[in-house]
Amino acid sequence: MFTNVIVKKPGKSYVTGLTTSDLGTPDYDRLLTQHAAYVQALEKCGVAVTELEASEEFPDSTFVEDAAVLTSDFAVVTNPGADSRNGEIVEIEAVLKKFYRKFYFIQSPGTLDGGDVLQAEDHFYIGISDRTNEEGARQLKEILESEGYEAEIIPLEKFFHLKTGIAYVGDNKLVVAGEFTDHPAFSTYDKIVIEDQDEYSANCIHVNDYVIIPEGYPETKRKLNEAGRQTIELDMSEVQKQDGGLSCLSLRF
Ligand code: CIR
Repeated sequence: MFTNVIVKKPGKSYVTGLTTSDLGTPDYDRLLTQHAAYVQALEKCGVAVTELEASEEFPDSTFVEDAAVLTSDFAVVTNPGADSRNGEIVEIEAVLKKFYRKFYFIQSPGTLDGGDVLQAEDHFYIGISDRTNEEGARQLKEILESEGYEAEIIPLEKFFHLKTGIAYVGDNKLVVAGEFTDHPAFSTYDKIVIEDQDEYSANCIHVNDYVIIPEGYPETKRKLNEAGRQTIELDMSEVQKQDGGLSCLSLRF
């Protein structure tokens, strides 16, 4: 069960943020509408939403997920792999102090983005990507194991972040796409396999009684509903343009 969520309003500088997608420049007003709908959907899931004010100096800072890894009783402040994003952790650490007393930190030369970390019950998967290096992954694994969790490092082949292609939706059920579909690390789960053309929808979030998915993926919705999950669909067009997905926009704990 999640009781809290942290989100951050996108600033106007969002449109100048990092992206590898070829989907065009985001429309800021449309983005604000989509972000407000995201907050509303989270509220429907029964969590208390803390919304941080926009900050223009960090164009990608609405993607709060990358700045921390949270468990029920401690927080890990990350060391984001993109230089332009590294300073985002200062605000996130300050906000997390309202909720946590126990902190760990990923230290240079280790880098780690929260988007590379997936929790499935007491087991964590940590992706090595362009943003998370081996040292960052190793540090997080050590922290998690010292706290009694299991942790496994997964080098990524193509995905941007680990959670770009995978989501845990409870009861041993895993949504998987692309390189994770037949990955040996996930062989013991009941898999909900997302076809290549629907890959973007593999980044969905399980929040209490709902799974929030991007709008426009009827097959993904059908598969999740068949697996017993209620879904909420959200238009994510302006978020996708900056390589973002549903998980990136919040810290859930
Ligand atoms: C970036 O390149 O850092 C942002 N434009 C997108 C970050 C997406 N975050 C995530 O997948 N956790």
